[in-house]
Amino acid sequence: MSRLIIVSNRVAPISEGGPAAGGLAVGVYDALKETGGMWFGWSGDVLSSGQPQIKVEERGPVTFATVALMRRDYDQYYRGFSNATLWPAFHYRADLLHYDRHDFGGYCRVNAWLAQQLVPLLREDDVIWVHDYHLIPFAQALRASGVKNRIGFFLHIPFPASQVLLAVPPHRELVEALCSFDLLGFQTGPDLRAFCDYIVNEAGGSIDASAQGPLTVNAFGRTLRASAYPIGVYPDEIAELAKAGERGKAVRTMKATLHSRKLIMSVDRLDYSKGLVERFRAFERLLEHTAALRNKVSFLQIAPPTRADLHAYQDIRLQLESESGRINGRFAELDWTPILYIHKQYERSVLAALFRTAHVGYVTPLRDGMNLVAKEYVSAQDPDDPGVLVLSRFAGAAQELDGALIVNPVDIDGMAEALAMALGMPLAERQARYRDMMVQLRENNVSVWRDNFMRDLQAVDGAKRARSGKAGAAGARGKAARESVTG
Ligand code: ADQ
Repeated sequence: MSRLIIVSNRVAPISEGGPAAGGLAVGVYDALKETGGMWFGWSGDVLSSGQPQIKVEERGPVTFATVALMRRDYDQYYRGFSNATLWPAFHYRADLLHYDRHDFGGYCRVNAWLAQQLVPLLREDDVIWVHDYHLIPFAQALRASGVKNRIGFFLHIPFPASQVLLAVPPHRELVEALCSFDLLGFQTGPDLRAFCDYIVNEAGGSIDASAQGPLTVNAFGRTLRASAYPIGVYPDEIAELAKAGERGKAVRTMKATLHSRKLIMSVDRLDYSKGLVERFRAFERLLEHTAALRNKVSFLQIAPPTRADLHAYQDIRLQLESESGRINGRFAELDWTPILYIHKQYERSVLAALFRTAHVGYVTPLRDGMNLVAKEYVSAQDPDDPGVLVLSRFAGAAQELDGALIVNPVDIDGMAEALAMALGMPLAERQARYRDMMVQLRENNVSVWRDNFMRDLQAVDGAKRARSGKAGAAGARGKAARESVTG
């Protein structure tokens, strides 16, 4: 069986049940443990001098291969083009987009350098699965080094509509680079459609939907496949964690703080794409319009800061601190603080247990590739007395979770109404909605996501690939170099 090589920007320090580094880390590590293989990427370290050395570490069936980045590379590739250009543009925030062509140069340079680090570790029949927007040019860079292995790419964030993508000056280079992969995976049908629209209307390519399985894309002189693979969670494992934590310290403390008030809960990285300001204001609107709910409901927002060295992230943090202070000042009483706003990471088990305590899961991003928190919240519920999910229509998860109350995250009144409806929903309706969503979550758990993607990547037309060069050219060169790296 082929080895699986996962390539992602960050190789997260994973500890079982420990704080989650992000949705990508959770989904991918769970998947990799099942097949065995290697996870390659940035260690998270930034060097001011010297030369980054690759570090290879075996942990059970998984080998971790990590490299540090030089300060300039971090600034241009990570802070710059990935997070100040691509992230806002792909989340439809062209207003926050910052572009510097030197950053794009750095982005391409780091992708090429990372690819060179990986080549010596590759074997002939490895299947390579690259993740997310930091690494769009990675396959192109591997191909330039003669690598002929199957290479797939999964985009965890939305793929924007063409008119938005056109705001990124090197949009054509990016899409051409994407076409060096053999299989492209998107979170949802709308993301896939946006990509196809660009291929046909901007790149002069074509899409063929006649074959079974993924679409066939012809563009930039290459043929590749593309499909939607919505990422999932392990709902039953989360349910067990949540149940086990029911009598734990976190839940006891939370319940003591709540007395018998109802709880609305949100968990996000502190990011402007997550719609936190609008969410706070809709909670305020709820209290404003429904006096009977004052001192009867609390809102817990857990949001650990990320990318804190970027201005847009400093701004959103200040804005939220000011909003939560203002709203609390307006409604708080001696025995009640309406918004509990916490900047901490929590263990997965603690989060799951808190989700089970919450009457409403409040997940309202302005845009989100999928949003695993929505899926985790539903999974953690008590089947006999489940809470209600209020979910943005712009989260990828809304394509699947139609048992949620679906809201538009800029419609403050609409969200306040949905919160009121969720808080008052009768048990039978809550149970019916929960059961519907659990069927969906079990049918499309994270193993199904991985297996579907891997099946389609393995099935990429071997004959076509062989015509474009001898398969596995990285093999022989890789073996010699591997010995020098690991020896
Ligand atoms: P993220 O933008 O990070 O992921 P999300 O899907 O919600 O968003 O994943 C966050 C993960 O981190 C969840 O598993 C959550 O439980 C965990 N987490 C968040 N805050 C935490 C805290 N304070 N303590 C502990 N754990 C916390 C990107 C895309 C998403 C896509 C995922 C997966 O932006 O759209 O769903 O990748 O593909």
